[in-house]
Amino acid sequence: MNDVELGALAADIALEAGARAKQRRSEGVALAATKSSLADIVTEADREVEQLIRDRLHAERPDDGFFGEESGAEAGTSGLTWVVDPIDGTVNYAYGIGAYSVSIAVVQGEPDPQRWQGIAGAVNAPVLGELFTAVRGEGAWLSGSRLSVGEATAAGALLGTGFGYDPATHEGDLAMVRRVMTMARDVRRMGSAAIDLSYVAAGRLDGYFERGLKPWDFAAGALLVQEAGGAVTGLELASPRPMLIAGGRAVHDRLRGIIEAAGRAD
Ligand code: LIP
Repeated sequence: MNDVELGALAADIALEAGARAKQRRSEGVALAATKSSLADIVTEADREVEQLIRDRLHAERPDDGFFGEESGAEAGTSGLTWVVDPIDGTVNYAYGIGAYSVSIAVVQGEPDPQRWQGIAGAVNAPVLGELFTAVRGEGAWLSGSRLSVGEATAAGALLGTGFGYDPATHEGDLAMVRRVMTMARDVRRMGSAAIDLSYVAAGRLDGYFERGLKPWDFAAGALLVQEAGGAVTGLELASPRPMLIAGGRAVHDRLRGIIEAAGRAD
């Protein structure tokens, strides 16, 4: 398969997985477990949808690696790894809020965000009826329309962000929001990093910043932003909760300046 074909496979599986997630939500949500904290939940649908994705990929791409939120990592022999969040925005999903997505990316090289090369990705928001796709060197797309990152207006940047599941992290995260507000017109907290990054790629957000994301939260969305002409950077990589920032170049660089200055001041 070439990159475009890999992208088509990611999109096709994301559509099937999103339909399954939406169907299961309509039948009611069954909590399967909590993970890092009481707020960090996994539903039976998370597990079922990831298994659906895993089965499809094993059938189509048996030699590729897999790196999923719920079932962990399995090395492949092809040099490609599929990085999967079956339901990104799990808490939204559990509460019946439509802002959740299936995020599927295929990367080349080590399954390490600092070392892999994104090849293709798909973010499907089934309730919103939107499938965002990107292929390396081929741009980022939404329903046949090419995406391009936005830029801040004189009113300031519309920024997305999020907060960790651990209540002990909230004070620090809120302090960073206060610092970043100096460049913002407003902030949105969608609850799905994959949707946040898709919106940056689509110009619906001017930028995004969040600490503590997992590789599966942003693997597809980061490629969308890059292919839409934006920049994505991980900061404080040695910390237990690295910061991810994304946006058009000017917004990205202003975010980076504020966040790095905060790090020096703390
Ligand atoms: C979520 C992210 C979101 C973040 C949440 C959570 P999950 O991923 O997409 O941006 O703020 O805390 O990490 O857990 O729903 O897959």
